[in-house]
Amino acid sequence: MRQRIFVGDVQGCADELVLLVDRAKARFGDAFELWVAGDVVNRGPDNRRALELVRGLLESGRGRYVLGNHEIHLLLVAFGLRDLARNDSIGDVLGAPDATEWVDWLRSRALVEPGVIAGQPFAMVHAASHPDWSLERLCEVGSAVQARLAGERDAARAFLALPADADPLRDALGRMTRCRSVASDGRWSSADPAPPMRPWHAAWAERSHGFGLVYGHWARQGLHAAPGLRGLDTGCVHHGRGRDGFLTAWVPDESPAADGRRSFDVPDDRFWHIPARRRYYFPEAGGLDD
Ligand SMILES: [Mn+2]
Repeated sequence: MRQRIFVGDVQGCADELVLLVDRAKARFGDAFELWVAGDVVNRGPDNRRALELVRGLLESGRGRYVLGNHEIHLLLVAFGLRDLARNDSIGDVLGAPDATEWVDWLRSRALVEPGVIAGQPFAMVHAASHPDWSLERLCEVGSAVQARLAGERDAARAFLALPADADPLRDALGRMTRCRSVASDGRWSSADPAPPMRPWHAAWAERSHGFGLVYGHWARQGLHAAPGLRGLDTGCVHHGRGRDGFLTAWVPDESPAADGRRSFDVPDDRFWHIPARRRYYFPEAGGLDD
C-alpha cells in the first residue's frame, strides 16, 4: 500500500515542496502518493516549477490535485476576465510559450478528490464543503464543475465569467475554492468569520458526517486538526508576515489501528512541517494579499 501524503498551500514555494518530496522519498521510496490541496501557484517565487513537480507525480499515477482559488484566478487572468493584481506572481506560468497548454491542463483538474483511509471515506477540497452536503453530493458537485471547466474553451470562459449568483455550479466553485465562513441561512463568504457568520467547518461538524475532509486555504487559521477535519494551510508563502511560515503535510495512518482509532480522529501528530527557506513577505515592497 502506498502512503498518502497530503500537502497544503504551496503558492509557488517550490524549494519547500522539493524538500517535502525528498523527505517522502527518503522515508517511503516510491511507495507514496502526494495529495495536493490546491493553491500550488501565486504569491511565491516559483510557480512553474511547483506545478511541474505536481504534474509529474500526477502523470506517473502518484499524485492527486484539486484546484484552489489561485488556480481559478490564473484561469480568469488567462481568459482575460481579470487583470493581474500587483501581488500576483503567476507571470512565470502565463508568460511562458506553452502557457495555453498549462491553462488547458489546469482547467481539466478536479475540484474534489475522494478516497478511503484505513476504511474511512474522505475527500480533499481546497477551501470547504457545504455543511449539508454528503460525501456523494460533494463529489457530484465537484465533477459537475470540473466538466464545465474542462469543456470547450469558450464554454469554460463563459462559465467562469458568470456572476456567482447566476448559476448554482458557479457558486459552488466559489464555495469549494474560497469559503471560510457560513451563515445559518446557507450563505457563504471568503471572509474570516464574524458574527453571525461562523467557520464553515463548525457548521459542518454539527452534521455528524461520517467522512473526513482534507482542505487548505486558511493560513490565518493555520493547522487545523479536529475530528474528521485536517486543514493544512500554514502559510509557507506568508513567512515574514509577523510569524513563521511553513509547508505542512499530513501523513496519516494507512492501516486501521488495533485500538479502533481512525485516521481522522484526534489528537494526531502525524504532520511534517517544512520551514520556509526564506522570507517571502515584504510589506515595504507591497507585501502579499491572501
Ligand atoms: Mn486558497
